[in-house]
Amino acid sequence: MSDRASDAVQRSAQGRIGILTVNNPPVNALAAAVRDGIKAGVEAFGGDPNIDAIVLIGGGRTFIAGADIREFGKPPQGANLNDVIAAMENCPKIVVAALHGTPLGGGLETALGAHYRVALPTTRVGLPEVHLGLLPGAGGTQRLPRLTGAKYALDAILSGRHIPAPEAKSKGIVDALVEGDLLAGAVAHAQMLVVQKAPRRRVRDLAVTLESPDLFKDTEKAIARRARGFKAPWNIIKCVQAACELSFDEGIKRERELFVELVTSQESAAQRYYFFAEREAAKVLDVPSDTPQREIRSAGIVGAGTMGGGIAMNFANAGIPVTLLEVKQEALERGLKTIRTNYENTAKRGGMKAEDVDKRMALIKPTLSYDDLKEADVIIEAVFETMEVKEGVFKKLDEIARPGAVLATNTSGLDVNQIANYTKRPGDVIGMHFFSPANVMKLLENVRGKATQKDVIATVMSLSKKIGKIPVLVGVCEGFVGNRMLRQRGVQSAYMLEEGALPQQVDKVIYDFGFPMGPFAMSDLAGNDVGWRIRQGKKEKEQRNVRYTGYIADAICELGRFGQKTGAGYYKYDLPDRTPIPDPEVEKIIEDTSKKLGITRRAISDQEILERCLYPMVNEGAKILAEGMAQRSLDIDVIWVNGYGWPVYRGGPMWWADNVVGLKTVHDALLKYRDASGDPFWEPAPLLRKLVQDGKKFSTV
Ligand code: T1G
Repeated sequence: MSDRASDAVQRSAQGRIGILTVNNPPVNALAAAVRDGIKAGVEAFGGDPNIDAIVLIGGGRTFIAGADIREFGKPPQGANLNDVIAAMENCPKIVVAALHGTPLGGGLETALGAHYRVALPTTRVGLPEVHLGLLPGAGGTQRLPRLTGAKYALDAILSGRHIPAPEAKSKGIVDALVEGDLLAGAVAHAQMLVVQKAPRRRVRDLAVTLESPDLFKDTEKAIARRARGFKAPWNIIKCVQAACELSFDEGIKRERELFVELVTSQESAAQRYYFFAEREAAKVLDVPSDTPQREIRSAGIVGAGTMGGGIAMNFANAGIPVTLLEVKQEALERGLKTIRTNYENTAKRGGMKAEDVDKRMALIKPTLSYDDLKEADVIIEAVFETMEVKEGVFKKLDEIARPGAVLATNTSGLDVNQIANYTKRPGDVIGMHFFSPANVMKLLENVRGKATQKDVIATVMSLSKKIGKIPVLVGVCEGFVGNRMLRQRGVQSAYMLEEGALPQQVDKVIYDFGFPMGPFAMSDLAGNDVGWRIRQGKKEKEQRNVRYTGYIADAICELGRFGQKTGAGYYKYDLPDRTPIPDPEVEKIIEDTSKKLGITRRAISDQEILERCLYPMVNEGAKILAEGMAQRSLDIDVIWVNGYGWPVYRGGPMWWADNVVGLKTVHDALLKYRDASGDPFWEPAPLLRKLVQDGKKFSTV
């Protein structure tokens, strides 16, 4: 056995119990050395006359948390995992898996190869491969149904959820819960099995209970909407069906075929990229991970509106007491009522215990006085989106907040540097751009100002995770990263309506690409009057050198068509049903506008729509990257997948351009549209031009 294998899996013994300890930090991923080490260890102890049984346990913070995701797509090395598991299952000695932390994916599959499993009560097991565009490819789809029944197994594998140990025990996945010292408990359990002459119980020999013959058909129907565009869920259903219809070995063979289909797919490559991108985005290149952080034991929120209320809920959900400030009593009561209603609805849906509603509300202290924010460790402003209002709030916070408090603004695009300079402590000011609904949306765009100190950045990036968010750090520019790129799509969507497309055509292309909805249905949801008021305020129409984007949008708003809230916008709605219905009245408005603008309408292909919506976003992403407004291209991808509905199985706009479309194709198409329209809007970003010249990708920047 190679040294690497012996380092990765240490052998020891307690009495006549052989112990194999996996040691591959940080999460004992099943790298080749680990697989080789387990196989060699099981075979060695299996043939050792001094050993009666074997315990497999993980060193460090968790049992094996899965295959090493970094190995996928690379030439296979070392023992195949199915062979490792077969070696365990066929070992002449009883094998007990001792589970702590998060035995996931190949880790749980390995444990299912053992004859018995014991776990700490805090352990969470699962088969989350679906989140990587994969399926459990080492027997999980064949062994789990044999322990739990087909229905439970199918749900567990399709959801990829982490199952708490007590539930796993109730479902037969785990045989016993061990309190305190896991190794001691596992060794005692193994010794007990030896004394009882317990059988070497192979999961593969168990029969699968199929609760209903319609399970697979019903499941396909049930997941159709949320699994749209994904490949893995459908292959998972086929695997569990195989477990019910074929022998174990035939089922394993079928699982392998369906796994290989996925592991070689672009979708899984995108989702595996995204797994690491999300973790990398939490790291700030010039702020070392050991940068001391400011302690956050309490929070304050200024403004109890939709955003302020949602933000307060995040802190209460994380057990952090939060003071919620409003200027008027009725606004405060309205805000509190909305928060309680949100919690009660979550409890009704089973998303939390009913008794926790009051516990969370108890952590939210309402106030009308800034003085009650004096002790807060972080204060987040979520008031009306004008600089005048922000100025007033930050000047007040500068007066009352304790020294060292982190002062944050939830602005979605105003100049954070200017806001910071309203205080005498700009180093303590940072942007925390939550997305609506703030208690639901995972993305948190943290905005570093020129003066923002590194310990404030470190504090806010880790606080973001504590309150259940996915943090990405960006720079100060108009619309930050997400909205700035979204605007490019909005510009071309508006122009294409004038030139020949219809809202339903553009939206269908974007929906079919994988977004939850297209730009016009989204505008109807958000309210068309929001943009209308801004355009009127900005007098955009008068700007000489920029082609105006609001002719059609203004025309429908002047008719009071603000969207879902008025029952009509770019579509009409049979409220309360919010399904968008194409409206001939809108088509007439559009055709009349084209006529007024002297534009002869033409047929616009779906491909042109896709290119004109997405390529300008990629081009803007290149500018953002070159300006340093995003640290890496992966940050932009994490923002779009988590904040703007970019389908994760397409990686994100920058990964998609790098790996699916190709930067040269994007670049050349931009030039094509520039030459056709004469519009400098299409000028390729210098960074994009350079990368194409050098044959490089955004991911290298
Ligand atoms: N492979 C490689 N690296 C991994 C890894 C893995 N499976 N899991 C985590 N890491 C790295 C991660 O990138 C980070 O690195 C560090 O470990 C800590 O992770 C055949 C096909 C276990 C719940 O999907 O869900 O088995 O950033 O920051 O928040 O059927 O990591 O420090 O350099 O996330 O405490 C199935 C994936 C694989 C589980 C811990 N397994 N991991 O969460 O820490 S496919 C999974 C997680 C498979 C078989 C198939 C979480 C965690 P760095 P972290 P955490």
